[in-house]
Amino acid sequence: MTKKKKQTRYEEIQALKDDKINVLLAGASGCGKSTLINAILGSSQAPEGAGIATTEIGIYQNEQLPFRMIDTVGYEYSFLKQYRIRRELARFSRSGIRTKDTAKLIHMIWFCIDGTSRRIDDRVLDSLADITKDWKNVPILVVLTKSYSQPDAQENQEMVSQHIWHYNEKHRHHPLQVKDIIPVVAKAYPVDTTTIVYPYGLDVLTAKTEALAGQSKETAAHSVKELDLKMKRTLCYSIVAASTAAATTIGAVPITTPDAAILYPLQSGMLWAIAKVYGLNKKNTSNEIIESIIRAGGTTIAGKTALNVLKSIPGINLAASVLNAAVAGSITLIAGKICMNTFEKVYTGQVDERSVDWDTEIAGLFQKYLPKVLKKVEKLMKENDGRITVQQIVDVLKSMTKLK
Ligand SMILES: Nc1nc2c(ncn2[C@@H]2O[C@H](COP(=O)(O)OP(=O)(O)OP(=O)(O)O)[C@@H](O)[C@H]2O)c(=O)[nH]1
Ligand SMILES: [Mg+2]
Repeated sequence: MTKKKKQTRYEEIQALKDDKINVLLAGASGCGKSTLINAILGSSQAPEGAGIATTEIGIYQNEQLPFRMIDTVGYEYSFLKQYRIRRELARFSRSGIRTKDTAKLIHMIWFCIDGTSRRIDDRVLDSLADITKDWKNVPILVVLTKSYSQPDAQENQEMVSQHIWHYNEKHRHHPLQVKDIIPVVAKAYPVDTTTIVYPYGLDVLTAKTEALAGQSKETAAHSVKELDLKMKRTLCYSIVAASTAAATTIGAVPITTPDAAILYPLQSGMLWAIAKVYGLNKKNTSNEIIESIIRAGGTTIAGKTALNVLKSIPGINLAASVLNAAVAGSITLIAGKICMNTFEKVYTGQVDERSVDWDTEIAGLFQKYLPKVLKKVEKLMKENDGRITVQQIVDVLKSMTKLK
């Protein structure tokens, strides 16, 4: 008999496919994350209390709530556990990106700060920035837990707000997306025998969370798309760079027929590899696009133009092998760039591939890119008086894979 493997917590989250948004709770150990969760659920699902530290990630929800809460180990609790959790969270969100399932992402963060500690330093915000690295733009609500004294709570709100403002001034490239700072008391707090502070602020917190939920979903969906395109572009850059290097080297070998045909297998391999990255390799129109690119680049016009431009650099007499290498590399680079830009547009639905005259379109794109690439190659030739190695050409061309 085969024993059914026990699901891990993350597999459990991954199995959840509904409209709830996922709120990650983060904050120092003992600041009151689990107490907050229980208060919101109205039950004691999450282990809380003095000496009961949360030791693993827990997922908490009920039918009424439009969000589910993911409780984590307080970050001061154990560095190694914290590290493990961050890694698991990263894995979790990556799987959401791959499958384009926004339900697998972190949509919002409640960053809890103990309202009785009355101080906050950059390390606290550094840790918040660290946690949110994988979810840039995900809205953050700062929750000031244990805000027993209302005047203190107000002061704390201002203090934290100022701190975040300064922090964001210093980290403009990656500011913390704090949307609000909300003081709460999650559980009645007896100040003395006659005075009790009753819970408050939870309604504000849940209302704010619900209000941000739509935006959070959009942000998450947006980051999924962005990250997906980023991963695809990175793959394409390496395909184009490797093919450009290979074409340059092939071009440098003296052959009797300085013919584009010799580059055909290489270029066509590159273009199909790019189509595959975008999942477009089985479409008929992709074949049309690829053939157009090969026709425009691989054949005479573009190659001859390139050859003439480089031949006519005043005062410089380039060896045939250098010339051919530069031409072969430049054309391959441009073909790759045109291909990735075009397939990205088709993939994202920016163009309807059936309604485009690809031969004209691609000839136009070659005319756009060719002068830009040749200008750099020309500059390299001039700087070195024409005495350059194939590797130098390869390096210059490779540096242009991200050319706009
Ligand atoms: N009375 C009262 N006690 C609170 C409140 N919030 C937190 N506490 C107390 O603070 C202590 C720590 O709370 P927890 O909720 O376990 O803290 P935590 O952030 O989950 O801690 P870790 O799991 O270690 O990360 C417990 O003794 C709670 O009872 C509150 O709003 N009111
Ligand atoms: Mg806890």
